Amino acid sequence: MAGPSGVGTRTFSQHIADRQKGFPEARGEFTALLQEIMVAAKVISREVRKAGLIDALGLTGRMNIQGEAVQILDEFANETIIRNVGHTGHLCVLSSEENAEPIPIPDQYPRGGYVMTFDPLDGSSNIDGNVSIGTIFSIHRKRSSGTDGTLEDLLQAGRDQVAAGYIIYGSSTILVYSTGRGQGVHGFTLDPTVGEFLLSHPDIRIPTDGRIYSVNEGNTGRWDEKTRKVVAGLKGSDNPRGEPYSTRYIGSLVADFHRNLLYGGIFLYPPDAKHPTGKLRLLSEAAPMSFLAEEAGGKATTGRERVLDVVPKELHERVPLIVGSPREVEWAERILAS
Ligand code: P6P
Repeated sequence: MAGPSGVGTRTFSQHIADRQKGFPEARGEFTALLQEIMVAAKVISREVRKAGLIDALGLTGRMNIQGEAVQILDEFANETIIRNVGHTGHLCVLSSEENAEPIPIPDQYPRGGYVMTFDPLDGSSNIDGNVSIGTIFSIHRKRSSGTDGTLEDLLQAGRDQVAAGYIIYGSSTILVYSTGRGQGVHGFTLDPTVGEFLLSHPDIRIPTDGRIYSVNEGNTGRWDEKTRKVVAGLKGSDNPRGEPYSTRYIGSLVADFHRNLLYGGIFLYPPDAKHPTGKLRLLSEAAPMSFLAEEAGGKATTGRERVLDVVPKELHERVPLIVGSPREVEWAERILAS
């Protein structure tokens, strides 16, 4: 039985096709690109769900650009996205959290007018523990002349994204995306019996006030004094609620972000002695999540400035990320920027 606004029956494909109608000049390239991301998500979801049965858990024995051990599923997800999304003529260059350099489009494939940065399987160190993980994507328009994408096309501020989203492989597989400009944030749950992402979370709005805080408190000894003051405040009564917040931390950004997006709250990955500019990657983690948070009525800051205003200088640049309900993020930012 269809719920309001097609909940439970409206497919992702129908949703983005309808969205395109609002842009008469659209030639369908952007819609087709989102479609291809959806197909890649279905393929990755299938492998993630049966990983334990096909010996796809575990490590490849290699390290990625981040100095992190590459999981077998990391590599599968990375290759799936590069092939399914990169070789279909809508992108002119890609950048993956797994790859040191930009990924050019092979000569035999057409180029398009968009660039995409992605994290193929964020939180993948949690795979073997069956903890929710996710794919994150961020799309900009090509800016440089010529047909091939360049580093300049990839190093764009988050405020110029034309779309961003994630797929969370959790108790169910949910695709959450936004094209910004007041179009809203929308969630689609994969119904494996029909093989479609069906609208499940129309027009997500993050609660203005939260009750949850998410941070790795194992880093407390590495934080500066202002960060310790913010987290101590959240654990006590010197905070916007006047009473302690609940702590929820999974250690998988997509899972922590998704929960706080729906329930409200504040997620923090602040700088620490081990990560002086923060741990999370600007282009493939912080900027897309901040784009979604702001489009859903939330806030996202580095502690000093709006994440979406940061102009990247390097592909794998890291930033601090404080993101979530506006009341909590604004409170934290006042302390961190003081
Ligand atoms: P820590 C996963 O490796 C990740 O990049 C994010 O998904 C997650 O939020 C963060 O790192 C967790 O880092 O240091 O708390 O384990």
